Amino acid sequence: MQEYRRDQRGNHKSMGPDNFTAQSEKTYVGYRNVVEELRKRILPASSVLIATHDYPDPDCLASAWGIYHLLRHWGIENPVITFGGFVGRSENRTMLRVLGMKVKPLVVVTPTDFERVILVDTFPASGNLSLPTKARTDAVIDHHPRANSDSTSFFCDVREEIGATSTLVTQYLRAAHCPIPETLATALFYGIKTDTRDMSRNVSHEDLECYRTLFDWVDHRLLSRIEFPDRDVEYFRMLHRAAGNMLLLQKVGYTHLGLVSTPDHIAEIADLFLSLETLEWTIVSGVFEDQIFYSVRSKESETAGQKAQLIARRLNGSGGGHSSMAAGRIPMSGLPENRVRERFIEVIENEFGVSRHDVESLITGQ
Ligand SMILES: [Mn+2]
Repeated sequence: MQEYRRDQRGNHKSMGPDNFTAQSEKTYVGYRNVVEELRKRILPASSVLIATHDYPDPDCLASAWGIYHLLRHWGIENPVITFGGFVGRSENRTMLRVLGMKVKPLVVVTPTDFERVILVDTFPASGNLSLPTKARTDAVIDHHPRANSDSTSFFCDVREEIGATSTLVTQYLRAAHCPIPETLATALFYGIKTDTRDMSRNVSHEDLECYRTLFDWVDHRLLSRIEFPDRDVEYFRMLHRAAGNMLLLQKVGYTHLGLVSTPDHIAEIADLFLSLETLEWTIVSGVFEDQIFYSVRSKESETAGQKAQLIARRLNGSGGGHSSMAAGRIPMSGLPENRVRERFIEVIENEFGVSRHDVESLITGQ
């Protein structure tokens, strides 16, 4: 169904593809064949599962929701969006609530019940995807670097040069002439905004173009509620712990959060403390469900993904990501907490060429 808004003169403004300017059309026209290929791979189907990575971020949630709209546009009645773990960050929980997005945790979904499975913002068998490996895969839409570029039997559109999967999905929707309601525009815009850190990292001209186009369709009041959410007490306790444990190893800031109520907090702290002026890198670790989750962020270097992989390799886990933001996880295997912290400091010394003999605490008097 086409949705409408009024412009400043009180006239209805269409949010459908008729709005696209000739110039913006150029960027999505190349997606027509891609979308057609996806349609052929998925249809006919009466049940489709859209799966994204564990502990989902705004980009994968928005992408999944965009694909949900596309499938509905193609006549599939009730696609299901699912993911492992849960939504932890206050912003992301608020996003689901105020935009009315319907999602189901993987624990209540039986993937084999679905005729088709589409993965967004993740790749089969990646470390951050809990979907059983025996589950079918019909399509993958992603922008994370792939471990290998072998050809696949499923529809596979992986574009590393694009800053957000939400950009790819926006292009799909436009190419398919699928109307984009205000709430979906808000989600996609927020997905692009967060994955590119407001157009400052991993950004391509397509991201910028979609960002501009979506901007006019966003419900800015709802967006503001998402970006400035209410927070629980746990958040402030965690902030206190993060600052208290923060070690400044010259240009690298490292903190171990201990047990966290959601792995999202680890990424959140890595983002937040990167603004400390003396730092080039932040690395944050924490323990969740007997695994060590960690995040790596960089200001200038483009090697965060490689560093996350190196850490994973050294500590027998899995990791990877983009040029300036990356993450991984390592099995705890009964390792005591202080050993976890010690191992991270050793790896940081080796991989970043810094020394613990030149370490400062963030909080004075410690
Ligand atoms: Mn993404």
